[in-house]
Amino acid sequence: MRAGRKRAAPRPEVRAERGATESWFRPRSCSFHAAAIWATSLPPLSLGSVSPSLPPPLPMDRDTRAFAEQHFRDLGGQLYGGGGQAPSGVAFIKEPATFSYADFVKAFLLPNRPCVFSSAFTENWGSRRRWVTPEGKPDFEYLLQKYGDVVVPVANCGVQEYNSNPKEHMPLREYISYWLEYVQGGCSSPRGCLYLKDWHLCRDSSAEDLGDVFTLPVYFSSDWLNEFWDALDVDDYRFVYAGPPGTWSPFHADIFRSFSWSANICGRKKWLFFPPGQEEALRDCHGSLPYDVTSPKLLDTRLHPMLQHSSPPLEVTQEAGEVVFVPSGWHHQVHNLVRWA
Ligand SMILES: O=C(O)CCC(=O)C(=O)O
Ligand SMILES: [Fe+2]
Repeated sequence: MRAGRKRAAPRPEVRAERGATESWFRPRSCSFHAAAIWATSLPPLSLGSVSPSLPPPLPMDRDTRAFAEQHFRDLGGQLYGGGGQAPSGVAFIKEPATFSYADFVKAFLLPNRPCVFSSAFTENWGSRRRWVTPEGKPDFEYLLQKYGDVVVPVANCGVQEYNSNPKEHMPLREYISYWLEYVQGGCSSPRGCLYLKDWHLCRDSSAEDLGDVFTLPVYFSSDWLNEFWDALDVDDYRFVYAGPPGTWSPFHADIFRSFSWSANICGRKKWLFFPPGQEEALRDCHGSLPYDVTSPKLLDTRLHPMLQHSSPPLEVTQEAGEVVFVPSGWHHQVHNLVRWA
């Protein structure tokens, strides 16, 4: 792509999102009202024309490749993209037209830094038109008619099982009726706080149907993890999440320390990011990583003797239509926010 073209990398805006250093340690509030739907770690998605075993050529030009090789030579074994405190703000990329694949590689992929792409990058996606009402709420009617009978995985955010949540399966129809009841009940339900997680919509849809949902941004088109599964035609690492206020994902780093990306179709999310290595200070006296980095339990110095060496996370708010790039090995925790009118 655009071989040999030289252009100064644009200077992305920096969004300062994190509050005062001492205030990040708030206990988790249950009063958030949110819904968020996202897809991650997307493919060299060929939408019908290319066989899954033949990914399209990479968009990497010669100069960018040479730059990347030099970058790794210069790294000389340093901790990849980490080793230091989280930056105080996240870079925000506004304009698709002036931000190339090479710009992304140089400014974010190689340095292993997070960034947020504006909603302009997803404005033509079918999901943004069809899954959301003109008022910006999830279009349950459309989702029911299109996917109501699909059986989806649902985690109970209120129950800790190791550092995760137990899961059950139910038709999307049942999950949506739970969601409406939960919101009507003041964001509480005897069934707990249920979060639709890891729905393999891409794996289980035709290429034609998927073309109606999203278009793969060029920045994420080199995707070895999904290329592996696509070649076998067995599974994938592309997921949809959806949930009401209070739903959240416990502290983790992504599978095999992969890079990932997450587009928010509707609602608002809060991300807490720790650069690689920074999670070490959060370990408890048994060496385990926390389940919830906002829990007051972390303030117990006998339980978390290294906490005084921890630094606050990078806090990122993701609005509807925006895409978050999650660099390799950055631990994170994610909360769905926003109150529907
Ligand atoms: O949205 C969420 O709840 C989790 C997202 C996440 O962990 C990711 O995209 O890596
Ligand atoms: Fe993640």
